[in-house]
Amino acid sequence: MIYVCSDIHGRYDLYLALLAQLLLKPSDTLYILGDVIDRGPDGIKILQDMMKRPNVVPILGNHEFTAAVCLPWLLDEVTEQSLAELDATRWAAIQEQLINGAGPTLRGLKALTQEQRREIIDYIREMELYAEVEVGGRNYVLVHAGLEHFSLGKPLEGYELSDFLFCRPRLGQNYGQDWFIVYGHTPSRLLRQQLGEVPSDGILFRGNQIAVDCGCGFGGPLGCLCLDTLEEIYTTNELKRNERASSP
Ligand SMILES: [Mn+2]
Repeated sequence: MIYVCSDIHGRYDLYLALLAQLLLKPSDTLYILGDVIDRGPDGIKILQDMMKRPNVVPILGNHEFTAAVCLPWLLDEVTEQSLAELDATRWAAIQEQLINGAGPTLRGLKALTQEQRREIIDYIREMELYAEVEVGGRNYVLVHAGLEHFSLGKPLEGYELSDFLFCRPRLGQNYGQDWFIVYGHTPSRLLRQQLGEVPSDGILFRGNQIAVDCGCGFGGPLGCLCLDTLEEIYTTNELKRNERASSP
């Protein structure tokens, strides 16, 4: 079986609960479509667990991308010279990362040895931007945020990194008929609100788009889709809705 989930955002508890529900066999694969870290407390623990599991396959999210860019500077010993070498662009990136909930991730890294930190950064740098899978006669493209600047027939290698990582979905976009795009990044509740539908956290299916981020970083459940059976699996989330942050 092939499973997909996304945007775990530091919720190690929900990640473990999902693994307990799935009972992955060696022949199964769980794709995690990015944003494992930040916001919640234990993103680093999740990455360290994922690294040990050959059948858990990460796709790069914007939070991992930003971390891979910022962390090497932050983890170098801070000296007068290293501070002087940080230019305005790097400062801005570090500030943005902190605003986006990187505090717990930085604290998690601080508790590790330098070698463990390097392993995590190397693991992030090896993450792919997308995966293509064929399951049950259906073709799926798995990405973090969607596919910006889409044009029919353009090969996936032709897209920019930012096209996969930062865009907001266009639910009316026609991607052609012979494949499905599966993404996270934007919680399905927000998408339903934009559509004027009753807000709820379940996985959203629209045409050939499937939005699997159920907002577990904001009080929703962690959702997971089995691509073979289209079964939806959810973990509960005890975080109260009024503890939600305001943006994804
Ligand atoms: Mn994201």
